[in-house]
Amino acid sequence: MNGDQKSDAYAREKQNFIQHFSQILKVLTENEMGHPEMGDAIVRLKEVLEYNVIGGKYNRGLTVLAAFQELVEPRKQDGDSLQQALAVGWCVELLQSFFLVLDDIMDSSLTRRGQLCWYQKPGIGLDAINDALLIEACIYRLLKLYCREQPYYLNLIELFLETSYHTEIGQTLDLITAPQGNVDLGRFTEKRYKSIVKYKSGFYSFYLPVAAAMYMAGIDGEKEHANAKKILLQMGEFFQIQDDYLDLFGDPTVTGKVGTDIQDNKCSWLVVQCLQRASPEQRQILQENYGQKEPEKVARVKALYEELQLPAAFKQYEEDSFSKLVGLIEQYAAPLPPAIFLGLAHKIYKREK
Ligand code: DMA
Ligand code: MG
Ligand code: MG
Ligand code: MG
Repeated sequence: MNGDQKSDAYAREKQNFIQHFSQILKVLTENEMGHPEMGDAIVRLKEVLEYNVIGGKYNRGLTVLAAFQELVEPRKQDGDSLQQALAVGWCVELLQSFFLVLDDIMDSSLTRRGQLCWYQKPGIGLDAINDALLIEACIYRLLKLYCREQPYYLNLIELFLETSYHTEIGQTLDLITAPQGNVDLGRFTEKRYKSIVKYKSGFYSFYLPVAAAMYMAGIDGEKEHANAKKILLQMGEFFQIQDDYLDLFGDPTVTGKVGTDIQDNKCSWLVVQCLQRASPEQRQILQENYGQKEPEKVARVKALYEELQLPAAFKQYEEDSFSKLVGLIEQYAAPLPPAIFLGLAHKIYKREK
């Protein structure tokens, strides 16, 4: 297939995946039949799922399907197993949605996927916490409904639970490195940065979808998973660095979200790079303006980043890290087809959203 045919095929896969959401919703909300007293809660659940699970890029969910199709012999890709792969893909999207609803509260964000964050909607507020927990519960309900009889069922449950733990550890590191109203630039080291992003993004965004497909294909060896993880966590680091860059330099009409990292005192890739390049005077400017909500202070930090040519540093980093990723794929992909990893790398390289 040439490049255009590939992207057509991808667009079709995506359409098919999105179309499947109505079945997922139906399966998740039909059990009220037997329990009419849950009816009003199920109406709320449906609203929560429709608002929060739809509207993203679906890269993580689609990765489950793409990897499944690469790893399972065609004659074993029957109707049932494809239904299972679709459901697991949606489980990954549900996990993402669960984390995002809560992340937006903790980061005081305004928009997500081009609309108001759920907790910002009039009448929702902190009830969004319970809504997020409902989304999480749906993951395990779907796994049970679609995969209970499968030999990989326990592996998938453990994978989702462990991924959640890792992500929550990452969010913990992210939050405690960014205490409100207490700017300490000494905290923003490269080392701390790497730990935060490994846990908060790498596991759920990249390792989870590929590992889920591996288990579904019967690949459960420790070595195979360790090798895949080696590549996928590196990809996660690269992806989060892009996310940090886009937080400030991306176009909100494209990313669908307004950045908050400077205001939130976050240990962003940009502030770590800034500190490595700043003179004592520039460090003082950062000290006086970082981690505060006043738009003039945020603008002063942005201007400092531009003076230090961080956008150019990012572009350079992006080139370098892509080659590094290709090197890791050459070294660690086998026995899995490198195409699984290369496809992902190409999808995120130079992304604008
Ligand atoms: C995202 O970090 C991590 C999780 C687990 C949602 P972030 O706050 O930088 O994400 P975003 O920029 O999408 O709010
Ligand atoms: Mg956030
Ligand atoms: Mg966050
Ligand atoms: Mg971000």
